[in-house]
Amino acid sequence: MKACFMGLGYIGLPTAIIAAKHGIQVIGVDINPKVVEKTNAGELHIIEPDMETLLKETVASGALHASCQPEVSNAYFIVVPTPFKGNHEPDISYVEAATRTILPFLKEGDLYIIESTSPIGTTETMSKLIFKERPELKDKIYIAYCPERVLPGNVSYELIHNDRVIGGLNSESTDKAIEFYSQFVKGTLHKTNARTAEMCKLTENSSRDIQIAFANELSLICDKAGINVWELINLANKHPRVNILQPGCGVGGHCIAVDPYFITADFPAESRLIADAREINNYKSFWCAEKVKNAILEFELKHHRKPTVAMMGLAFKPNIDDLRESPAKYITTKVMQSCNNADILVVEPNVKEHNVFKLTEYKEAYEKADIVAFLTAHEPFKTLEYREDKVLMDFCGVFKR
Ligand code: SAJ
Repeated sequence: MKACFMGLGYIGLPTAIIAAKHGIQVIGVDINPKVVEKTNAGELHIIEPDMETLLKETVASGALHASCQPEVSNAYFIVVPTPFKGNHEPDISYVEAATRTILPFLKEGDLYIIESTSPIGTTETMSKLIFKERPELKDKIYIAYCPERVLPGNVSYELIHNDRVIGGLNSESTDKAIEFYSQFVKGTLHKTNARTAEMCKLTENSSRDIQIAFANELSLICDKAGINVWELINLANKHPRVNILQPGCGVGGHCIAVDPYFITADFPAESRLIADAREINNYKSFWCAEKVKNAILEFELKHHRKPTVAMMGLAFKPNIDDLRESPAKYITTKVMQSCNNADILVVEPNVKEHNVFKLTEYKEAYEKADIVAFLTAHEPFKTLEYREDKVLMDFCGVFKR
């Protein structure tokens, strides 16, 4: 069995490695020659614990090889980004481009699977494209949509142990896809059709976005009501059937903050709650920036000098180094733009240096600052002692006070 993975990113590369580890001959394809070169050198270009060892083993054994071009295989996986355009319209051009690239290689009996998060109907659209260019393959190849749900930072475990939803364009395709994934997935493989599988991925992340929006809305209300939102949520969650998530400085990453737009773009009249949750989570970041800017002004009025401000955290979520689409980065930038040269110390313990922000070590920044804005709840921040002599702004539950 030979599998061709189109896209060696946060999902494609780990999946290619795990498949290669389980006896499948894998050709990993990426348009970025540097990614190909690093992968063939056994160097991981993404941050994922214990994946580098597996990469080295599978490259050394020849089970995994990377290239800019596909090779004839039995199964083809589309694992490329699906961002959205300026107007929040989904962009499946990478999925289409990857599909066109493998078109000439497809032959009777092959399996074609999309893993990329996609708007409903994408798998059908791609099948029409394939059969338009290769009419002789109609009903002769297996086509399915199989989303992933791994949590960055825990991919090597979750890729094997998470249940997966397998949505074929027909039941034979579903069965063929299940046969493939059964080689390395220990979680249950749940059968459905392609449209349901596409919507399932969007549903999972939209549900989380709404849950986070509820927590963020509570934080706005509690700030005005003089209630400690962390205490409130902790108490409400004592109810056996209540599970309110944690407020933050906004929702980052290119999953939860993106996927709901795949639904609202196609179903604008029906998806009001989903759209409102996006608005609330985006507004929370703006609200946090305004709070910090007001704190700076209040400090200047009270102390007749400009404060030193520590912005604690740039990553989009705790204990990772990924700053892409990070609300913390957005807030830090907004504060720096308007602080008229208050001294802003930027802290991100998971990153050595940054090409835009000069970084300060977190203890030093905490010591020096008059105002401390906690944006990302990194574990080291929780070791800091609570200081009554500083203006502490806890947007992400470091002190929960
Ligand atoms: N966040 C909060 N409060 C919370 C939880 C999260 O403010 O209580 C924020 C985080 O700080 C972050 C954002 O939301 O900015 C997203 O965080 P996340 O924990 O959802 O992490 P992701 O986006 O890396 O992973 C999600 C996961 N989806 C679900 O949990 C339903 C993961 O399983 C998916 O595979 C991934 O999206 C994806 O790739 O779609």
